[in-house]
Amino acid sequence: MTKTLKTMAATCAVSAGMALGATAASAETWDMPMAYSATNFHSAVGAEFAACVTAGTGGELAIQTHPGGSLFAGGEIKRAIQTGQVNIGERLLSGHQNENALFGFDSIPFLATSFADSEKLWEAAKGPLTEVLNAQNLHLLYAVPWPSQGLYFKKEINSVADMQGIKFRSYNSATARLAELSGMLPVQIEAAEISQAFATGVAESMISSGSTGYDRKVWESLTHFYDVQAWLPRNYVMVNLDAWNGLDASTQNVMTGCSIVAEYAGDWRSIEYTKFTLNQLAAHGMFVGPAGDKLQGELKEFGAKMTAEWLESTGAAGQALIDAYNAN
Ligand code: PCA
Repeated sequence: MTKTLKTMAATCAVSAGMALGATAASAETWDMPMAYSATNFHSAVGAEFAACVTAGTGGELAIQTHPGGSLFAGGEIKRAIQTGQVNIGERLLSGHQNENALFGFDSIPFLATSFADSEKLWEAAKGPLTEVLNAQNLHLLYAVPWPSQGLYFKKEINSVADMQGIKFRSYNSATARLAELSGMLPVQIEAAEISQAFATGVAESMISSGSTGYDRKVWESLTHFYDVQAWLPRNYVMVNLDAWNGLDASTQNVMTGCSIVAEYAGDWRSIEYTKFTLNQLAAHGMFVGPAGDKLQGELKEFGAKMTAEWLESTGAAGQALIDAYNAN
């Protein structure tokens, strides 16, 4: 499908160029770094978004995605866009919670645990997040949730007592804090690197979706997935604000339209992918199921603590976001 769209986009670009007598010099290509593997649904949505913009602008603005952290590693993508090294890219925004605590709104344990609640939370957060990003020279295009986050281990875990001293792969401050609270040892590793980290014992556990576990074939090293449904973090596609302001209105309209479609498509794919990936983990021999009551109860206590900590670090802005979420 993507290939076909790309071919269509290229054909459109050529015919539009011929029809308008445009010169090659007037067409522009934007490279779009993405952190996750090409086969992941976020990357598939990104590729469709890119084809949509390319086709919609008749090739005047072509977008070329670079998945798997191949152009910039996940942790570098936001800065690369802010500083104009690239004009557009995708990033897990909660990875930057240490810059601004508000970025962690989607990684608060047990605040929004279903797709419907995640959508409600996003509706409440979109306005404030757009402002924060604008102040960082970024224009927000769209955001897509990961499926809910569960705990991966290489042994049976029934309580926090069983987790002591385990090396835990983290991807943002919330995941590192969860490790700390449970007596584990957090080590920050990008998804692109985790298969190797698990194989070499640098990490022995993580919290993530079935989707990332499936992408990285974690059954080669890990054995248990507890579907604790902690939160649904989001990936964001952002444009450098100066580059955005430099586009003419019709190009901006195409991008905005393609972003709306991408957000819908991304939501749908995330929901569809959840069951498939959890089934795949089980099909490869992993235990996939809920956590026991003791463990789930202990995690909920950490969740309450982390919610209080987040509210403390975000102050009035965080409280306003939660109030808007609860009012919906
Ligand atoms: N996968 C990403 C973020 C959340 C998820 O499900 C990761 O593990 O890096």
